[in-house]
Amino acid sequence: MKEKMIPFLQEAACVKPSRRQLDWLAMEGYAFIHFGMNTFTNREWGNGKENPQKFNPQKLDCDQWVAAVKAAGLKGLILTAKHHDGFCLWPSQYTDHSVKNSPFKGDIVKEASDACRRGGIKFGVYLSPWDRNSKYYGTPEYNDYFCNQLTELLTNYGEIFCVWFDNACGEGKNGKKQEYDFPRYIELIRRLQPNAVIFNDYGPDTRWCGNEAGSSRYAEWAVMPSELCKYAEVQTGAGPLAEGARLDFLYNAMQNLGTMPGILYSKGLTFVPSEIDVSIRKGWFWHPNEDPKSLEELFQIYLTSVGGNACLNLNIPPTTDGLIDERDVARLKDLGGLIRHEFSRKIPCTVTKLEGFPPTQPRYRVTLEKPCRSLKYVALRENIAEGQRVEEFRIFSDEETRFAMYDGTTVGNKRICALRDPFAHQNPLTSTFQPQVKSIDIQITAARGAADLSEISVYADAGAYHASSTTGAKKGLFRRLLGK
Ligand code: FUL
Repeated sequence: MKEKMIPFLQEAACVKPSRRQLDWLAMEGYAFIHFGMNTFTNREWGNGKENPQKFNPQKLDCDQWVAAVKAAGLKGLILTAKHHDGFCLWPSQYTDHSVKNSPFKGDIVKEASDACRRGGIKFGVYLSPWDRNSKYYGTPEYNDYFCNQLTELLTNYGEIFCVWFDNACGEGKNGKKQEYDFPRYIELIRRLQPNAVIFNDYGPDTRWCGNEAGSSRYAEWAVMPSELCKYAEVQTGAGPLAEGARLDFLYNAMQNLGTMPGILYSKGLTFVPSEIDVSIRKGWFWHPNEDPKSLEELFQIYLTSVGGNACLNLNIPPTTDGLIDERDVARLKDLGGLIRHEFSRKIPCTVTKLEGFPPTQPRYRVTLEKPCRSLKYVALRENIAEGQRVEEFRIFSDEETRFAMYDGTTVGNKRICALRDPFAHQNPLTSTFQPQVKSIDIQITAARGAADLSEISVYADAGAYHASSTTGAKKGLFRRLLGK
């Protein structure tokens, strides 16, 4: 085992993303649009027997969707072209259960993809494999039907950045469950849209974070045991403890997925980063009696998803009119405004990699141009194109004082560290330190291979943010949350 350990860690340190995964990670956040028959029946899951006549958005305006999405700083949009009820938002030639038999008659996939292109954001599709309407469901012909629909979506609507598969697999109306032919779907997507990432429970490109509440893991790894991501390329040999080991209990919802114990038992590692999908409201579809989440909650979700080595997929459901609810529009505008408010002014500083530290434990000194009392965040990036390596790090202020400001685990694509006040726990009567920070050190305490931070940005408290959509009571709470 001992002889296997070091070569395995060297391999683990070099598991690399594909070009399409890097492009996807660079987006950081995009919108999910759940729109369809459920919008009109006020349900979350339809049964496939709904009358297409019910689908009738009277004021559909996809440019309004795109404007709302862009106001939040999101860089793309994924539309539910078909949800579990089987109703298609485009006039598919393979079924009658679509917009073509609704009073609306148009093509929502076309309207949405055109609006995205006009607005300069990327467009993606959700196509539910579970189909409660199709007569083929539960038979091998269903896989042909599904591939035909995929082909329509991937050839008629321009560049697609993501194909999103939900793994739900219920019974069809014939009482049968379907065996999904994912290898065939993946091969087809690669051929028709080679730049699109495929989201799926088992890879190949991006995976589910394991919850729908918007929370990320304390240590989020993109380097995953292949036992969990069976459709992704295996890039290493087996871990030193793999012989006879079992990893069949692994599932996305677990906390420890890519951490050291998990990978040592694996038969080989893959690169599959996490996506955090969460709705701005309780439901995925629009319901008149639901409100958007508070600005504080959405901002926390942003910090821990985009700032937690994952991408954020924020669902914004259009109303029965075919428009994003004005309350959501206002909240999205505030979210974008708040993110800009907090992160648009980097503190001028110089970063030096200090001499005398081993490659897996480098230390970086960040010297501020001017001493500062109100440091608030440090954002870090690892050179992820070469692999994800940092296991643990700490940030502390002024070398001689060593006051801890943050203890972290993974860095990966981006880690936003919300700093503790280094002086908050010192005794003000005996402490001789000036409440000013002149420099901070970032010490990588453990890594799987030579660690390389490609970005270190420091931000100070930017003062109060005046949100337009937040009530007075919530504003007070928000100030407390941000320590103002
Ligand atoms: C789930 C589905 O069942 C929900 O309706 C929704 O589409 C969500 C994003 O994925 O598995």
